[in-house]
Formats: sequence, structure tokens, C-alpha cells
Amino acid sequence: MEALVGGLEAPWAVDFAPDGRIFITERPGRVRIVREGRLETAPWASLPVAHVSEAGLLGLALSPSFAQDRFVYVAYTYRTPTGQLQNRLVRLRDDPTTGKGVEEEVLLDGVLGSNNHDGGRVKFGPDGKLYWTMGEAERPPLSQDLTSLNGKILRLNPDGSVPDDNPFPGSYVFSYGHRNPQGIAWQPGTRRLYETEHGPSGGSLGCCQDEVNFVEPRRNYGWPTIKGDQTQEGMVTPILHSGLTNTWAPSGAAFVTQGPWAGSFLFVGLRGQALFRLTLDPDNPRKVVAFEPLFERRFGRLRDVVEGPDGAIYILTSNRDGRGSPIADDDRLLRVSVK
Ligand SMILES: [Ca+2]
Repeated sequence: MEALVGGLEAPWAVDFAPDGRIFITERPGRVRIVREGRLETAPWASLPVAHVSEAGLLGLALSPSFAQDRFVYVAYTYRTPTGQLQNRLVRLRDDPTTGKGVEEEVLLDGVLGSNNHDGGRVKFGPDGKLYWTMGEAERPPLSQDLTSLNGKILRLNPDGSVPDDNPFPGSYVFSYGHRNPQGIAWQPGTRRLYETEHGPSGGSLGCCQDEVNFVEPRRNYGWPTIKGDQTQEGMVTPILHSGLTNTWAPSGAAFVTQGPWAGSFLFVGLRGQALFRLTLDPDNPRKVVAFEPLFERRFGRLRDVVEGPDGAIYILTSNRDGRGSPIADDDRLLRVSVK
């Protein structure tokens, strides 16, 4: 593991452009660029976010045809003129002349926000659709309310419209009953969707039980009715959870496509301060064959993990998010070359 760049502030998501640039969101509202191993001082774009508690600028995904359309999709929490926190998903364009982000176009707006539980992961699926994970904005009943977009995984066309083949006609909802999902990744070959989700943090709804789910369309993942190993007709239990006393606080997730870890599902933990590697049974999408934490407490809180175009694993720390113990160089983009 090497630190590629330092000096980031609470970075949240990272993606790679075909021209070699690395795009990184910082929660206070900046999209930063790493070019040839160096973090550029001036942001690529600045967005009018509400940077409070866990909210702010969150997910980012480059268009699968970025080389042609130069589109970049980001999600953020902002405050309306009347003081309400809301989440929106927008599309920016990389100006080829200035190399900056321009023309913010709002694709989906007005999703209830909160200081915490705004989900925020944005990724393109292998089906070319745009997925956006949305938390329940600290209102657990919304996860079970199909008229609300909170506590859901949302699926959009890249222009912001509802896909014709979504499971609930006319709705962005892909799956529901989620609490605060922050990681999604598709298994290479099978195209199965896996998700990480923060479990409850105490009080009347219990503790811990952070989840890894195998997500299928139209299914109900149980929050807040069931947690951990609890079952109920019509609700899906996680394939793995962190137990009643242990917390991962899982965020970004990725599948590895090459090298010794090929096929592994990776996710990172904030409180868990580790990279977690999970091996799945190729014949049973719900069966975990092996599970191990790596680099435990070596780099602090970890927010995102992706496989880079060079086959290395890239990880963002999150020690300057208000809950960590930052060192001088934080936050950092780390690079792991698996041998
Ligand atoms: Ca669940």
C-alpha cells in the first residue's frame, strides 16, 4: 500500500477518466483532480452543498462514454431557501478547453435529506443505467414507503428519466427497505448486484449489524422491521452482517476483476477502519466462502474503494470527516498493488 496523494479533505468518491485523470469528490463541495500523480490545487468544480454532519458532496461517477460525452454525475445534499435539507443528482460536463466542470444539469431533485443517512453512492451498472443509493434521512418508516425515494436503491436513465423496465412502473425505486446504503458493485460475469449498508447505531432500534446484501429488483431488505438474522415473510436478510456488538460502518464497495484477488468483493469501513475482502460461492450468490479484514487500523477511516484501470486497488481515507484522528498528510488516496 502506498499513499498516492495527500491533502484531501473528507473525500467521498473516486473515479477514473480514460485520459488518466482521477476525479475525487470532497464532502465540503469540491471535485478535485489528480493528474500524473499530483493533486491539482484548483478544484474541477465547486458545488453549493450543505456540509453538515455526514452530508455534503457525496458520490461521483464518470459516464461510461466519457471520452465522447465528457459527462460527470455527482450527488449532494444542499439546503433549500426555506432551510430544508434535500438531496439531488446532477450532471456536469468536462469542458475540453478549460478542463473544468461546467453546465450543472439537475437530473433528480428534492429527495429528502438529513444531517445523516443520505446514502450517496452513484455508479453506472453493467446495464448502462445510473444507480444512486439513498438513505432514509433518519426517518426509518420511509424505507418501507414505496411513495418515498428514501431508504432505497434508485435506478435512472442517464438523462434522469425513469427506465421503462424498472420494477415499479414509473418509479425510480429498484429495491427498498434500506437504511443507509453507501456501497454498490456488480459481480463480473454474473452482473449480480451487491450492496453495503450501515446498520443501527444503538437506541430502540438496536446496534450494529452492518450489512452486505445481494440485491435483486423489487425486493425488500427489511429496514426497520428486521435487522441482522431476523426474518420476515417478504423481506430479504443480508448475506453477511457485522453482529450485535461489532461495527464496520461500511461505505464504498468494488469487485476485483484481475490479479490474485480476482472475483473478490471488497468494501471499506469507517469505524471498522479496514478493507474487507469477501469471497463468494460462484454457485450460490448468498453464500460467503471467506471473509477477512485487511490493513486494520493502519490508515484510519476508509470511505471508498475502486479497482483502477491499471488493476491496482485505490482507497480513500476519511480521517478529516469530523470523526477521525487525522495525521498531517490526511486525507489520502491510497494505492494497493496486489501481488
Ligand atoms: Ca436489511
